[in-house]
Amino acid sequence: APAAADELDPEERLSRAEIEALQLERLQWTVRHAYENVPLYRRKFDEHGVHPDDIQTLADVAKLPFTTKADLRETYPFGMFAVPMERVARIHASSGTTGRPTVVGYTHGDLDRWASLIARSLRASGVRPGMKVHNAYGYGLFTGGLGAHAGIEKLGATVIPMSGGQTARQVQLIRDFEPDAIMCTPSYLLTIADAMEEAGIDPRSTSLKVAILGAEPWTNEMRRRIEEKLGIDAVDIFGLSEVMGPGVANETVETKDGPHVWEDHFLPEVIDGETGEPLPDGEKGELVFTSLTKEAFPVIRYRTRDLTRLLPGTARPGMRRIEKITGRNDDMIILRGVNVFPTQIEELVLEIEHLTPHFILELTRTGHMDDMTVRIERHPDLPVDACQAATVVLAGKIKEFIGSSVKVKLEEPGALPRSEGKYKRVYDLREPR
Ligand code: ADP
Ligand code: K
Repeated sequence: APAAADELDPEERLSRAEIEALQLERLQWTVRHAYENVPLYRRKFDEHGVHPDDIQTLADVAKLPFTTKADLRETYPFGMFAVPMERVARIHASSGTTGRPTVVGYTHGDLDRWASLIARSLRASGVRPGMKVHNAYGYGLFTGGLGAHAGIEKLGATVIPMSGGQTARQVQLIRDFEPDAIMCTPSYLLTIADAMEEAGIDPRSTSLKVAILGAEPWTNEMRRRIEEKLGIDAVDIFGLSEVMGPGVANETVETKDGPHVWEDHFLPEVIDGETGEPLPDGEKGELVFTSLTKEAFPVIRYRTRDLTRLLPGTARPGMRRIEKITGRNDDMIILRGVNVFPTQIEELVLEIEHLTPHFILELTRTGHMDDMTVRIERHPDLPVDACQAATVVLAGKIKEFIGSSVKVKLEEPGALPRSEGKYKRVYDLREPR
């Protein structure tokens, strides 16, 4: 159900002009705070010839240098913290597939604001005080589990701190505890739904009414599939640890038209990834965030590598939306000169009844020729030869809509790894050149 006006935070009701005025004030505070307390920011600002006094309008943010993951690695572990360690109440770290993990910190005030933004995100998703929320994001250093946990409590809902994994147990507790909502990755919700079917439970028959899904890219086609399979609303939550964690942006259940960025706390930009030039709203490029209220770990123009565009707000007219994020620079596969995102393949797969969303992409090389194989599980209940025929249809669609010739290999139900969190879709088996 849409949140009634009196349930919203006062900031959610601000007009665009009021939000921008608030952002400027908070931007000026953040830039000064970063400059005065983080040597790396001071050095980069000085090298760039920019000073906190130069930030007179919101557009002046473009005068500031970008921050990248490399900056975070260089200052590992705590060099980007802007408060003394005694004021840091919690540390999180992202896995980091290569090299050192990315470490972030929060003051008590930061944790409180984060919980409030998750509570706001849950309300936008249709969750209300008194409901039960099954939290299947992983607990630990990953921001998903504990971040969501605090927000569920802050809203006044009941948290079921299940964490990730132990899928059979997830199914049992969903049946027995009757939660209204679930939080996890979209791929893990599919794993849970399959496990329900294996346990003889119709996924549409559970108490769940809404799923708040994020931490990995997923398409609107996947949303439709999940909503149909579980008989629920599926709402998109976006965030990243460097900027805060989940809850930087969230969809509203009544519009499901891409996450609204909580712009009272984050200033988004979209830039041309190659030139670094800011792009006008509506144009697609790399998403960049500047935090506006963070004490322990302010970020200035942090390059997310996520690709999207900024759109005007709808359900919250003072805040802009991001178009549903379907990929990140790093996810892009270049196959014989053609750029391919795994979500483009997901979209095509989900149009074909005889195939399932359980697929992985394998990259191999023979001689100088790169190949991609889509290994995909067949529909468990439809005739095998018709499923086999569907692989030819999929290869044809990939050729037609993406422009790549790929192999499609049919797998038996359950043959491929199942998601337990962020799903690993791409396996690069090529020898390094
Ligand atoms: P890591 O970088 O180790 O995966 P994070 O948990 O901080 O750590 O991951 C944040 C990233 O996850 C984002 O930059 C984005 O690529 C992806 N992500 C998070 N939420 C969403 C979402 N709702 N849609 C698409 N991608 C998302
Ligand atoms: K990620």
